[in-house]
Amino acid sequence: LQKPAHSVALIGAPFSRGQKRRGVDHGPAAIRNAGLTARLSGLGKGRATCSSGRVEKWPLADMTGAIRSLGLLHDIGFFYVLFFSLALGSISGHTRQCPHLCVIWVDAHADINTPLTTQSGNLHGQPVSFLLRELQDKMPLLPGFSWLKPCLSTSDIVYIGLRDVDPAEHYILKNYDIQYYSMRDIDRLGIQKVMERTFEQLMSRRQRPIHLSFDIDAFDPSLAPATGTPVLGGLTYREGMYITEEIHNTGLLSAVDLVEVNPLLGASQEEVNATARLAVDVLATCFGHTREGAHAVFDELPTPN
Ligand code: 6HN
Ligand code: MN
Ligand code: MN
Repeated sequence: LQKPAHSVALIGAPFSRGQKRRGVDHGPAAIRNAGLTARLSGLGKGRATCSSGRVEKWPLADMTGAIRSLGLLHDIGFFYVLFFSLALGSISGHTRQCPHLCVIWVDAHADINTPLTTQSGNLHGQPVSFLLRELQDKMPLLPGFSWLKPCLSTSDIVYIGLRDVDPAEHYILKNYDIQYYSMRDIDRLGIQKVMERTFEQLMSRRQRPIHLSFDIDAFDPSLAPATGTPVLGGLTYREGMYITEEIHNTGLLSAVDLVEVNPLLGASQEEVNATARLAVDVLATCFGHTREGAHAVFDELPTPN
């Protein structure tokens, strides 16, 4: 396993065509404006480099450019991506660099509909089905998607935070033996046990790089209102921070998608700001911010003369 360098590359991928509502392509800018680079630089991670692909301009499925840039960025160490439904592109690109990676998918939704089971027709409800090898005989051939090769096995992914799962998605989770911790499981076990079991499941045979896909709607809508498909009964702030603290503590985090922040959907500017600040807190915690203050280097107390 490559030792991650102390740098973070930010890729804003303003893309909104995974679903029908406008505005989610403004998510990356909103998160940046909420002070992301300053927060990350303050963590002593060196330079946080920032680039923004105009993904919106590309044909829907042609994410090869994004994948290529992910490949390049991985050479310089840590990176993360601000994507939308296109954890498709980021996970696909990431597995080219790290074939043995595992995925932690934090979301109210399982995003595992196939093009044949989706009720909404929205691609953001389907990315996982494109990635899983075991599902390929259930996938129709779609024009424009030939670049996408299934790159994950069902045992490589664990879900956390589920509470709005379509019947076909539930069928897939159960019949393909995919590990998940719903909000009910978090109620029952507590977030500490959930994280322990998540790492046991993913790392029992060997340690491997983690791809975290974090959908802001995993949080309760009272905390993250500016998002397209809010669902009551989500993660508390403390549960969310605990998840990302524990992932950081593994030392194995390799890439993060932070998706579904939609500045056009807040009822007020304050709601938009709160959602974007929450996203920044998630990302800062992924890269070493701690609630106990240990992220900052402090050498000596001042003494009175
Ligand atoms: N997201 N299961 C629904 C669908 O359209 O397939 C909702 C997907 C929501 C996607 O926001 O995570
Ligand atoms: Mn979601
Ligand atoms: Mn999602």
